Amino acid sequence: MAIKDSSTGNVTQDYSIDQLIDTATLMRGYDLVALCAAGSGHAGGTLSIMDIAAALYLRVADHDPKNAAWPERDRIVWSTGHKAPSLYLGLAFAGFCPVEDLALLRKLWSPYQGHPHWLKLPGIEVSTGSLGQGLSIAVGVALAGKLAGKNYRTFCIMGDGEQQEGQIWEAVMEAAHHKLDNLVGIVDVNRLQIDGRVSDVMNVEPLEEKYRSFGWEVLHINGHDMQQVVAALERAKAGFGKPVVILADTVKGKGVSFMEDLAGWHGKAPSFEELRKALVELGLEERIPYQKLLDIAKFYQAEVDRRLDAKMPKFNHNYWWNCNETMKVKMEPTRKGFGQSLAKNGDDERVVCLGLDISGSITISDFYASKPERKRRWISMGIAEQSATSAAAGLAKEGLLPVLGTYATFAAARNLDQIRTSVCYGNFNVLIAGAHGGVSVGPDGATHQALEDLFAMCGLPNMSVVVPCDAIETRKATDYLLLRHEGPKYVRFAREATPIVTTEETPFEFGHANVIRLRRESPNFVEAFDTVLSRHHRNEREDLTIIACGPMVPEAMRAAWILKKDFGYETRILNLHTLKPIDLAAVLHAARETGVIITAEEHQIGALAWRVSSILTESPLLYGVPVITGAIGVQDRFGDSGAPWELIKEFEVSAEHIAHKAVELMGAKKTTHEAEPASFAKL
Ligand SMILES: Cc1ncc(C[n+]2csc(CCOP(=O)(O)OP(=O)(O)O)c2C)c(N)n1
Repeated sequence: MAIKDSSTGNVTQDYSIDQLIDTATLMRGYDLVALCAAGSGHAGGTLSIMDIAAALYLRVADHDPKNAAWPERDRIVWSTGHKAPSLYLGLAFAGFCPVEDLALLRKLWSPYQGHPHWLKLPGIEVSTGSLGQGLSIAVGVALAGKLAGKNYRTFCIMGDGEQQEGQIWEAVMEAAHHKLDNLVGIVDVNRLQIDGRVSDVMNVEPLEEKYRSFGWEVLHINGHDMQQVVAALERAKAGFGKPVVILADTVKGKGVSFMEDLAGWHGKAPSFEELRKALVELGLEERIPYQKLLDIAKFYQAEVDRRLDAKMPKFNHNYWWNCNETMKVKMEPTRKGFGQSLAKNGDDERVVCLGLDISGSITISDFYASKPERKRRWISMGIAEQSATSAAAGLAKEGLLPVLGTYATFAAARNLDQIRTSVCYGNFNVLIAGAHGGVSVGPDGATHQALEDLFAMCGLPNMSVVVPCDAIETRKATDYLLLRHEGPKYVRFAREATPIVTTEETPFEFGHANVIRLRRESPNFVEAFDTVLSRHHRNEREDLTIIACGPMVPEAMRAAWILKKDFGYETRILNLHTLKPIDLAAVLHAARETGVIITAEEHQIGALAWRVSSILTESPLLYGVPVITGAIGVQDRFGDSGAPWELIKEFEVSAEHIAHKAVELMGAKKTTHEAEPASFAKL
């Protein structure tokens, strides 16, 4: 069994155990070069799974690099999508793609996305990244094999932290029930996850007894002993008359002394110096042309920069953030404000925070960081978003103030039915934080970029939704939602550092938009604007209105600057931080008084745009009043890997795109006022 020519069935490459050991080491080296070139990624888990990846792709699985879709091939599903580089290296060394291409890892438009996408690279079986789903997909693939009378095997690679997802156990049950003897699960038991030791975060042991009691065969091996790895994979492939799982004891960061068994290396890439040190340790400094690979990455990046620049709307000056002597701005991620608020308000004994294994980066752990006595009210739930959401409802029912948060895709989509029924239907006082909203999440790619969460959250009865514009406003919003607002509540923030455009004095009232007006150019961007509560704003007969939420507010402000300087237009900006309940009056006034409305959201177009449109079409106050509208946002497509600000350009959600749309609409406003409406025949 091995890499084959599918037309003849002949083996084209075969690897001995020694060759596999050597190639696995080489793959570790290329992995680290790719991560270094990308500047992000997951060192720990890619290194722990590498021996298994080498054995599977180079010796055990039947497949043909020249015919990736060969119907008889064995299927390999990577449920732990964050280990994508190991998958890519397995494919590269098997001959599916050039190994040098790994230098393009996590770059914009690259087939080597942060998490695997099967539509981008032949050889990838399925797209993953949201943990816990792969085994169910593998069950489907194995069932399809049975139905078609095919003999292929389906392998599914999982993590031990991932075993905390309930969906894994649904799939485990299904596989046994349907006697899927063509299914092989592999668990990379490296005993670490993001927040620390698996046994501390949420114990999953005894895994062996669990799988056995569900009706699976279990093989327990040392995942770094190539002899054992190959023997177990081949034995599992031969079949036991039931599904089989290989529990592979491994070491996170295996092969690099300063990465081994450290949770801190979970989602981290080596610096250039660390890379060189690691390559020396692996004995690869002379064998891997790392400088050439880094140059390939640089060259590709320069081309990305050039193409992105060419497609940006152009104006008389460069108005990009901090590119001028004036209008300087400080950048900070909005998520910081969330942690600051929890740190400040956490003494209230009713506050309990639920950890979902992504606590540091979303700042929810600031709740106890400098107050260890609060640890009693820190409830680690593991990677189990659905159960945690319903548990939060239970805590709220008993009078507590639960807070839970994770990436917005997992905080507001994976657990949507639990939010709907357990939390919203019961009208419980649960604060849900959707972190890492929008494309600006960056190189992790589409699976980690929440672009639909606000549709669902705004659509739920009883739910309140706030999308603050900067770190300061996030803190104020969290202060309010946590202690003063009753009922289900969702606060959404972003990962990347974005401009601070408010001050301590800037008003924040839940449910009431702010009006922002550009008054002058100033050394500091924030001082160039005046901000008042919308009800205090007097009509200034502005030319147009931009309605924005979240980090699109700073972009709207920058657009106002472009529009004033290049075109002389006066812009009213509505910071609609509260999406639900929406500030009807502010929207209606803006429509009546300016006649042009542009919405700007870092989300699929609609969470903001359609809510505003429905106000405009439904209100009798606007009957007969011409209002021209346009929408800026993601245009019905999934995200991509890339640097955060590249993605802002690629997905056309920058100030330049807002200003460009504004100019177009202002042209329409002038013609509508001067001429008859365009005939439908022209449409
Ligand atoms: C549904 C879901 N929740 C959270 C995450 C974020 N996340 C990525 S990796 C990871 C930890 C995985 O731990 P483990 O399965 O043990 O993998 P390993 O330690 O081997 O990398 C988490 C929580 C995710 N990708 N999907």
